[in-house]
Order: sequence, then C-alpha cells, then structure tokens
Amino acid sequence: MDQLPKLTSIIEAAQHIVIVQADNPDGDSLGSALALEHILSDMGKQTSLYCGVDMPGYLQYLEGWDRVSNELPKQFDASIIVDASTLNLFEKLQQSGQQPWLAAKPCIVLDHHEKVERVIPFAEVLINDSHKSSAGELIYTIARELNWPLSVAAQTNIMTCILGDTQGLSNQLASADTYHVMGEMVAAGVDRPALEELRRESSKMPQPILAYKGRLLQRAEFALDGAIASVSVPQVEIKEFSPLYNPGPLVQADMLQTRGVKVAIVFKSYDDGKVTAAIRCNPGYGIAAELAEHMGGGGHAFASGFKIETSKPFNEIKSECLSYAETILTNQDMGTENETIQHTY
Ligand SMILES: [Mn+2]
Repeated sequence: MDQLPKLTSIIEAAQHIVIVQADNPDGDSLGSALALEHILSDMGKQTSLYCGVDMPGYLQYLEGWDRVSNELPKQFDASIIVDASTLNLFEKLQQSGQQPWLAAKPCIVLDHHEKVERVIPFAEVLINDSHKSSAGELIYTIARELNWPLSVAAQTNIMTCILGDTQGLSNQLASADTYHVMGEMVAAGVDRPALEELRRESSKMPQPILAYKGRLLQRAEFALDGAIASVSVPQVEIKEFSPLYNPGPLVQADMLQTRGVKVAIVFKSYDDGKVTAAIRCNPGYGIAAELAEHMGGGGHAFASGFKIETSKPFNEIKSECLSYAETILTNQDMGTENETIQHTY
C-alpha cells in the first residue's frame, strides 16, 4: 500500500478529522466509523461522525451510533470516507450543499468495493482493496501496519464490520486473512458471543408482530411453479404494523428459504395509489436489478425495489411485475449462465 505515507501525513497534520459514511449505512460503515473514532481519539485527535441519512434501527445496538450527525462539523482539517468510493452514494451531501466543504480539505477514502463508477474525484488518498471482506478489515490491516492503537473497543467495532459484510463469516467475502484477523481480535479480548447477543436482542420483534408474521406467511402466493413467492401488504396493515417492524424483512428470508423459490417479492399498496415492492433473490438468480428497473426502480442483482405513484390499480402493477419476473427467469433458464454473485455491502 504505497499510499500509506501520504495517509500518515494527512492524519498527522490534522487535529479534527470527520469520518464520513455514504447514504447507505450498514454494519461495516458504522463499525468502521466507530473503530476509527476510537483509534484517532487514542492518538489524541478530535473526531466527528457524519452520515447523510439516519442510522437504521437495526444498527442502534452499537455503542456510539447516536454520535453520527447529519451535518458536517463547522470546522475540521481532514476527512476519512469509509466503505464507499463512489459519488453516487453521496446525494445528501450534494443536496445540502456540503460537498464542496468536504472537497476543500484533504480526504482519505478507505473502501473494498470492486467496479466503482464515478470515483470520488477529490480524494487525496484512495485505498480500495476488494480482497478485504469489509472496510473494517482494511482499517485493521492499516492500523497494524502503521502501529495505530487498537483498543478492545476499536476491535469490537471492526469485528462488527466483518460479521456484517460476511454475514457471520458465511459468504464468499470471508477469506483466510479474515479468519486470521478474527482470531487475533478474539485473542485480544473481543467477546464475539456478547456482540452476537446484543445484535439479536436489538432485532427482536414486538410480541404482536410474531402473530402478524404468521398471517403474512399464510398469504404467500407462488408463481412459475413455485419459483416466485410474493406477499402483498395493504395500507391498513402498513399503518398498524410498519411502525413496529418492516413487513419485508419479517418474511422475505423465510420465503427465500422455501424449496424452489428463486425470487421473493413483498408488495405494499397504499390508499393514495402508491405501490412499493422489495425484491430479493436467491444465489444464482440475481434478477432483482433488471426486474426493478423494468418497473421504474433500481438496486442490485440480489436486492432491489421500486415505487410507483399512478392511478393504475394495484393488481395490474403486481401482475406486470410478476409476469416480467417470469419472463426473465424463463429466459435465464434457457441457457444463459447464471450471474456471478457480486457483493454490495
Ligand atoms: Mn462494506
């Protein structure tokens, strides 16, 4: 990593460093931001945390999530962007007019995504290592290389990054190096079972939601010989249950865990005519982006969504979506090879 001397000099020269997450925060971005907060504070620096959007509820078990602000601090000397290197994910910063402010100071980018479009043009240091499971693992490697202080608190946050992006060390992002790093962190005193319990506790559902989940699953409909599963949620249920738990994540994993299911779609229909859909796919059937784009939305191969505001009846929109899904899946079966899995974390 030939950019480390430059990175070191930027950090040495700065007193106040702002750590920046993109508009799609997840366990890796928040864990990276909090780990850097610990490391830099231990080096005697002042730190601020920025993200254009609010931290999602499922991340609020991480101590320090509430220190992340939607505003850049009035004054700072340098910035570190974690877990993103494309301008496409910084719309909030552009909308609020704060981007020139960030661009005016030395900016370091620490990322691990391959194939990045519109790379942040004002970065003075850009380290994007797609061999790392997570931005957190990259930060750990840099910290070791540069002898940065790695407290147990910092390493606990780094473990959160790794577990988030590797889905508990279960996907292809977990390399031999990742396991080494995990082992070193456990040896240093990070309590993985405690971290796991905190995460589970924070994602538990309120009691009425368990019964509601049963109702939703009973209403699952299947198309194309069971390859497409869908559930529709009407306004009255959105009003009653959505504030307590998002219906999509409540049932979509179970739908995908059903034999034969390739694609799981959760539709929501509102009284004012608005229709939204969350699309998730099993490995080998990454049609989510194509399907969402056809419906006027977007996303990734395995997770996408769309929102339609028209006077068209809900059933027509649903039929259009399901029949297009059938078309793509049928075409896919007729000889085109399966898309390789690409991580989007
Ligand atoms: Mn990541």
